[in-house]
Amino acid sequence: MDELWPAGSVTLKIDGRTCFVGLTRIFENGSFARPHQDSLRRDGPDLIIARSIKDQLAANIYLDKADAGGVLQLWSRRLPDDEYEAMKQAGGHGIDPESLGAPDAQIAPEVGDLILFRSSHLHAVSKIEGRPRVAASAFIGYWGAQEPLRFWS
Ligand SMILES: O=C(O)CCC(=O)C(=O)O
Repeated sequence: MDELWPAGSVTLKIDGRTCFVGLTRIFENGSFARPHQDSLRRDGPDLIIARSIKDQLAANIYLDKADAGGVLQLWSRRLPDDEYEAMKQAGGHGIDPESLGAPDAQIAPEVGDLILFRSSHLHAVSKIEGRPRVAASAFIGYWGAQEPLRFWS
């Protein structure tokens, strides 16, 4: 990314401190992720840098796969923040999949895959069956064509 993007790429700094990149996420048997949208602006409402972010991608490298399930489901829709907050389950992360139509794309990741997707838009992970599904994950923030991409987890 640093070589390909004209303004390069850096690790996100918050209050002068460098963020961690490369969170490893393990989905155990029976777990799943409801449809959700990731937003630095929502997660860090007091962060000055979050106010000017224009979009957010996820970069996941899949290290192990479940026996079945664990499909990454992507919708091309992004709900406005107020609508998303209203639909979000109380105290939880994500919204009821029944309230959305079918996903626009579904990807069953293979071990070694790198998948980049627009995590500001609705996405979910279907229920894992059997062995845990493991991925190293990061977000990539887009602040505009003249700005470096910024990475964090
Ligand atoms: O593990 C995945 O495929 C996607 C996980 C997820 O919801 C995310 O990266 O925001």
